Amino acid sequence: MAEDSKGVSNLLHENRTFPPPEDFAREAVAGADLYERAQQDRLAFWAEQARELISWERDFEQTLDWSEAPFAKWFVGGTLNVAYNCVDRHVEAGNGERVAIHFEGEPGDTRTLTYAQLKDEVSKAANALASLGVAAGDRVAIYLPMIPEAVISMLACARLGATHSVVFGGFSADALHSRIVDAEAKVVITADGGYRRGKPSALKPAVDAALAKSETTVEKVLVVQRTGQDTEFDESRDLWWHEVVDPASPEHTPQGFDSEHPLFILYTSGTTGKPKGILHTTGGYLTQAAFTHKNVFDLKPEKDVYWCTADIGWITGHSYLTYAPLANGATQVVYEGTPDTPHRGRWWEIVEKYKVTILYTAPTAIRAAMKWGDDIPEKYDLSSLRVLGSVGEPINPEAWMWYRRVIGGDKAPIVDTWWQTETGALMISPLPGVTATKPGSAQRALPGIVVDVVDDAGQPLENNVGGFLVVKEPWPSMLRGIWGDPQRFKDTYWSTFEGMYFAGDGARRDDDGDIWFLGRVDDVMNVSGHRLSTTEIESALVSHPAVAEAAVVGAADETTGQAVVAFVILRSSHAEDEGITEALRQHVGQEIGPIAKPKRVLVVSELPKTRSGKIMRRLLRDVAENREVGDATTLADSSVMDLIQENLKKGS
Ligand code: 6R9
Repeated sequence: MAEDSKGVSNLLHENRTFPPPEDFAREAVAGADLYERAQQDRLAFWAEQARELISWERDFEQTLDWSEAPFAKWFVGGTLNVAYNCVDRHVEAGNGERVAIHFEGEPGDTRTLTYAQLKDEVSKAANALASLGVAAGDRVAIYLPMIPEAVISMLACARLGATHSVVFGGFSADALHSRIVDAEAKVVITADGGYRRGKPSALKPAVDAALAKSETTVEKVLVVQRTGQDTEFDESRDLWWHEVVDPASPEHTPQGFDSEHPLFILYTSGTTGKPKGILHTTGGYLTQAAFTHKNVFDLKPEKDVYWCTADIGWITGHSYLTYAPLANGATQVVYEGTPDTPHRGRWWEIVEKYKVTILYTAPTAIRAAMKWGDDIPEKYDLSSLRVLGSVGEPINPEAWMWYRRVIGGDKAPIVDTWWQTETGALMISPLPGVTATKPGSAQRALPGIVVDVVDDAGQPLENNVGGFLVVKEPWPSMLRGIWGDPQRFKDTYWSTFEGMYFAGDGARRDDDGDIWFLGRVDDVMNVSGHRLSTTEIESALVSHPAVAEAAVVGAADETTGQAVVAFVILRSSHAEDEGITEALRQHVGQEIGPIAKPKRVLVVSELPKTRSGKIMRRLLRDVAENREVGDATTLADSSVMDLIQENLKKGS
């Protein structure tokens, strides 16, 4: 066991590897030469990608201007229109009949949009927004369910050069209000409601409540009719989408915008304080999103059916549902609802129905499917799947193996992709035709990306010692700042280590140079001077057959400084196991060592999660330390904390 006072202890060992199937490697989009080309001349490599993957209205003169670091300018002097890149050019190239979106509503209604139809819809929406006074530089808030209008709205904004701020449909009126105010939005696009767990769930009342909270800059609210439920309407402010967009002209000439024109703001909660409006711009963002999507998912746009299960309220929904797949001319599935409505096989039914070839989802969903049992996915034909992606959290080796075996038929490569709202696009991931994949490791920086694992002083660490992940060179899709707060941008990301971007994640490299993520550094526990990673202990717990999900936190302890407290969800078949908590303590002791043994194991039925499935350990720490639970406004389901406290009362 590595004991180091500087980094994070490294306790978990994993030696299994899975080389790409030979035929896959032979036909793969990306070969090992990409690493070499990027290594030889990083900026020339990115310039080449930008010119190959993106259509520029005016070519750029300089690849990177880093003279005002950490404020980057990429592809300086270039102009482009993102919506033109995502729709029009595919129609011009003769692919107008290709399906862009197979939409599957939760109640089972479907809609197919070809690229030609999508171009018309985006143009109509752009004309309608323009008629409401939206122009380049204005901000538009989007608060929609997962329906085609969400993608259409984002692209319509991009077409006009208006900056969108998508707010997750599960967020409250308060959260929506603060985001509208911070971005000074002119228009809000919403819907009467969406379908969630088998019933219509209203959205418009939250917009009304948000706008009633204070005087705002919002002039108009555009409302999509999705569920047909009764909706209050303020005639002076509200407009129905079908009355404004449907009759608008499908002709709209896209204009080129500067490569650094603001494309969108997306708020990320962080662990404390007010949400940060992460700002992304145009040329660099689209380049890296398109490059990574094509190469990491091995995309062959004429054959593949791609499905990213993320909500558009998350960065994954921006980069890998809206922008990159459409820029690459892919055919994709967009699904409105939850994985278990009306039954727990819904996702696999969708894979079978559309013959999905590339699936991109999150560990939280994989663990839920594991908990429900292999017999459910086994009922469906999943043989079309050839690449599986994971994002959002470290994937536990156990969940990785299950994903590969049960969903991937023991052959589809798994790409575990590490990135952040701030990085805009994938940064660390295997290349599926090149890398021998390893359960639980995100592996290597992608071509053109330079990362390292450093100690507290910013010095590179040797292998097998846990430390902090940093990015050492600017990258095209990097955030350009925090909306309205340049100082916070510098303080948060660029002041911990001189000249390096600090991601806030713990990581280590193994002897092959592969990177393992250890969890957010804010969540690292300090037990008797050992810094323990949440990820490793959670993975050890999940490797026990009784455990479906686990979250560990450090709670103040008189003797050890902090003590490990574990919250576990048991698999239904083990719910009644006697002495399970003691067995789990012993199991962790055996798997990774006595220091990591949880002092307490608490059985719960739910864990608090964000919209992207990340566990909010901060709230669990409050519970473990018997404190009042802190700000829970960014929880996907706000009732979870009450449920956990009830569970614990009953258990004690
Ligand atoms: C894309 C996204 C970013 C944080 C990031 C890290 C965690 C995401 C991961 C991962 C380990 C992966 N994270 N992917 N950790 N392995 N493959 O999730 O963006 O919502 O901003 O979260 O998520 O902790 O720093 P965002």
